[in-house]
Amino acid sequence: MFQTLSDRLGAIFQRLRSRGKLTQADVADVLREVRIALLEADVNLKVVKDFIASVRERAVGAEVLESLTPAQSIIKIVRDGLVELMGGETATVRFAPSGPTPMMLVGLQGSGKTTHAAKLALLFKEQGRRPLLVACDVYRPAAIHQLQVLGEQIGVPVFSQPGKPPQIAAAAMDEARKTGYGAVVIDTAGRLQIDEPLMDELAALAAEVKPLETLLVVDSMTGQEAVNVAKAFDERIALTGTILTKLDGDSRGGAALSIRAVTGKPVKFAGIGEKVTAIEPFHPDRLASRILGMGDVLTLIERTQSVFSEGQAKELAGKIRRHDLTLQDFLEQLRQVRRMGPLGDLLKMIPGMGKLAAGAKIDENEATRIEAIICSMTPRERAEPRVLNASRRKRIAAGSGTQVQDVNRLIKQFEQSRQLMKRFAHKM
Ligand SMILES: Nc1nc2c(ncn2[C@@H]2O[C@H](COP(=O)(O)OP(=O)(O)OP(=O)(O)O)[C@@H](O)[C@H]2O)c(=O)[nH]1
Ligand SMILES: [Mg+2]
Repeated sequence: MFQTLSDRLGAIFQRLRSRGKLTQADVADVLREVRIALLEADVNLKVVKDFIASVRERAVGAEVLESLTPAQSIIKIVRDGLVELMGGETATVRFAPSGPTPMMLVGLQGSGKTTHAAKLALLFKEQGRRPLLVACDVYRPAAIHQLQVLGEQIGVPVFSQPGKPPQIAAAAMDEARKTGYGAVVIDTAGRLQIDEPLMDELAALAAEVKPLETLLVVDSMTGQEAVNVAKAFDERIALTGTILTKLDGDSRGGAALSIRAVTGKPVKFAGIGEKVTAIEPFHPDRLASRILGMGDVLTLIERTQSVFSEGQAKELAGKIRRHDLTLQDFLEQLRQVRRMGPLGDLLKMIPGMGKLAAGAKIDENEATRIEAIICSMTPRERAEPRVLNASRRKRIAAGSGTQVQDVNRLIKQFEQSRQLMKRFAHKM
């Protein structure tokens, strides 16, 4: 996410940090470099101009140059500016005080509407809001099927019937009122380009169900095109916000940084992968920190909490203290950490680790190899690694498709980390 931009800004500020006093000319230089970095990231030209102007003004006004740490002050001003650019506060979804809340997802072909309808439904389900998915993409039979498959996967019912989208949606709302569904998420058809028939159809659908949220789903990787699409949609059917998808593959960040400023509509969610859980509220402050390579500890903590329960954490701490951590525990830990997302992404959320994560090339294959090795051990071997003699090691290597050296290395590393943890445990 935002890797190219993050690297560029990181390099600019790194040079700045290594300087003591700054002159007016230094500041001008930095701002010029930031300007170029943003333009290269495909941020809207006017947005960049306004941004630089406001940062310059604040940098002068705040008497940055006289402060003890001028570099820090400038970085903070840039960070605050980025947060504002992305909308400041984290935007939320509006729900009806009673009865079902209709929500429409609209957008161009392939932007991620169907996937995000399911992701939202899962999110609402977890919040206890009883979601209903509605299939209003009636042009491709495969579209309805796709939504049904996703619905089954997340355990959310999908409403579909023959007819035109406005009638289908109206019938779905009746069903929702009768059955007590809370959130009615409507998936619509996409087109390659914005055209009149599509807009007419979406307008008719909106007139019928009066959605509380009309969210435009846009592919962030299309950069300024995403921003143009958002403007065009908003002019025809009033949007209440956007969902920026495929941020996981967006190394530049142009759409993320411009879409709010250009359209005036908040980004409400970020799509960060193909899985149904790969969605996050769009947090401007956290994203700004990530863009500046300052890490994103809050998201890391949330992801950790979503996979580790407090009970598990206590149990683990106890085991470490009693020095009876086994390879089985190790395997379980590894699996849970991997459920939080790719290891490289996790490291980047730790402040200062961004560079390391990029440079060290955190190897997913290595983690897979370790899992395979431990899985080839018997329960006793996992509990008491000291029984692992040469012939057992050979058998494990063969069973896991690895080399004996790999098995040896894993056991050695495990012993070392056990020693290390023992030392920490005494201080806990
Ligand atoms: N990496 C990544 N892929 C995504 C994301 N969101 C969607 N995709 C992928 O993008 C492709 C298109 O997604 P769909 O949800 O079918 O898009 P759509 O807007 O419904 O497409 P149409 O119905 O044809 O208009 C699928 O292969 C998804 O897996 C995301 O946040 N990250
Ligand atoms: Mg679709």
